[in-house]
This record gives sequence, structure tokens and C-alpha cells, in this order.
Amino acid sequence: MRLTRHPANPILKPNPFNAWEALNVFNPSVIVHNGLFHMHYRAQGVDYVSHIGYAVSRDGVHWNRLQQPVLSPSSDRDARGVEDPRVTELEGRFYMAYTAYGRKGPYPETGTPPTGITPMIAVSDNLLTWETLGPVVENEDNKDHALFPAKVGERYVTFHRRPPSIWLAFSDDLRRWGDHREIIKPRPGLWDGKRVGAGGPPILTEAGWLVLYHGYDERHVYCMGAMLLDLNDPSRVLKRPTEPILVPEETWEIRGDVPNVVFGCANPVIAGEVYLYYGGADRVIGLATAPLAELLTWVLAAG
Ligand code: BMA
Repeated sequence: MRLTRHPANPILKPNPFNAWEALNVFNPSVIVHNGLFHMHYRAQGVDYVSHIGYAVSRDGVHWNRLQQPVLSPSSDRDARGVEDPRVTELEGRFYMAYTAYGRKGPYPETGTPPTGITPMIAVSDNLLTWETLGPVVENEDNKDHALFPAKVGERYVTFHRRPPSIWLAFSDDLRRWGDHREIIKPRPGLWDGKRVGAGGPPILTEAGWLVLYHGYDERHVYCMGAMLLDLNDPSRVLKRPTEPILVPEETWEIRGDVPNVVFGCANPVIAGEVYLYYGGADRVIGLATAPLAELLTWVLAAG
């Protein structure tokens, strides 16, 4: 099964009038709240430092964007950028998982070590002002985290990525995370043979948590695929089809800043339709959709 691309693609492009988003806009989060689509997207100017921008839409296709980013680097930990937002609405508040891309080398004068790649969580009540809560893990390079939209049992759950696999972690307070569990590894010889990472927050269905995730192979082609996790024990993988659901095919997915990339960070469900928002070749933003029931039937049919 393949998702259907929207005819208006790409739905968001770099804006040469704003330095911070002049070169690339990609890897967006989108949630629907009070009848509007709210997008948070990764943006880069020619310095390649990532900021997070915000745009709003009535139809999920045409967007009005703010002229200033809503989140920008503010410390050593994110000196080279704030990347790949994934927003989850949870218990009436908004939580953003984002990657802090840290200072590169030690400061020669102090010898302070480089700060690596840290999976961070921030919270907001209005989607515009964000307060950082803290990291999911520290002192390891880790990203591709996304919070589940509800507690499982008594605990909050997040995806994260210890290369090359997708992991889960659990928390009582969204600040301290533990009980780390690896859930899927790459499958050598397939489209996700080298590395895998979560997409957006998982979709709650009667059959389980439906997860869209990215993977790449030895040719470094990023595709999107799907899997189903047990509702009460999401560390149990119920289904994982061998075929991807989206593969780089359009010119703007094949050529851009990084070639051959479709990279989804959001999959809201609107009127029974899954909307996958994704970065195309790390330069523009695309939308592809599928009826949820059809996608689920296809995932359930996997061996
Ligand atoms: C990953 C992340 C993504 C990016 C992808 C392809 O490691 O950094 O933000 O879209 O690589 O370049």
C-alpha cells in the first residue's frame, strides 16, 4: 500500500524574505486543535542553524506563517539548532519533542566537551510560547522521540532512538524517563535495513497503536513505513509489513538539500483520513494521505 500525495505539494517552501527560513523548511509537526491545523516546522537559513517556525491553516494545505520562529537556539546544548519538532496534545497541554543539536567541539580555553544530540521536551498552553522541561536521556546521541497522546497504564510513554533502533521509555512525570526498551531494529536487505526512527505521535486504534516510522537502507534512501504496537504493552510489536508506505519519487523528494528523503514527523487523523506531513529532501514540506481503515487493514494483513 502507498499513501496518496496531495496535488498541491509541496505545501510549504523556504521563504527567502526571512533569513532563518530562507534555505530549507522541513520535518513538520501538525496537530488539529479547535478546528485549525497548527504546524511547527524545522527551518534553516544559509548558516544551517535550525529554528522552529509556526504556521496555521484552516484546511491543512494553505498556511499562514509567523514571521519569527517560536523556538530558537538558546544554549550550548542547542547551539547548532533546534530540530524536528513533534507535538503531542496530552491531558490538555501541548508537548513538543525536539532535537537539540549541540556545540561541536570543546572550547579550547576551558576544554568543556562537545554537547552532542539531545532529545528534549518542551511544554506550551498556546502553541507559541514554549518552556523546556528537559531531556529524555543525556550523554548519548539520541533523537526521533515523540510522546504518546495518552498514558499507558499509569505511565507516560515516548519513543526515542538509540541508533540504529527505535526504543520506548516510560515516565511518571514527563521529566525523568526510564525502563528503556528496544522495540524494532533495522531489517537488513529491506528498505529499513540500516536505521529506523519514529514518525509522529502514534495513532490510537482499537487494534493497537498505529505507528508511522522512517527508515533507510545502505543507499541512504529515507522511506516511511508502518507498524502496530499492543495497546496495553506498546513494547510488543504486533505487525510490521515488509513494504514501505511512502518512497521518494517526486523531484522535490529526490533533489533538495539531502537527496532521497521523505521524513514524517506528524500523522494526525482528520475525518477518518491519516494526514502524513513530511520533509521532502530536507528542503520543502509535503502531505500524503490514506484512509485510516484501509491503512489499518493493510497493516493487520502483514504476516
Ligand atoms: C536525520 C535527521 C532528519 C533529516 C534526515 C535526512 O538524521 O537529521 O532531520 O531529515 O536525517 O537528512
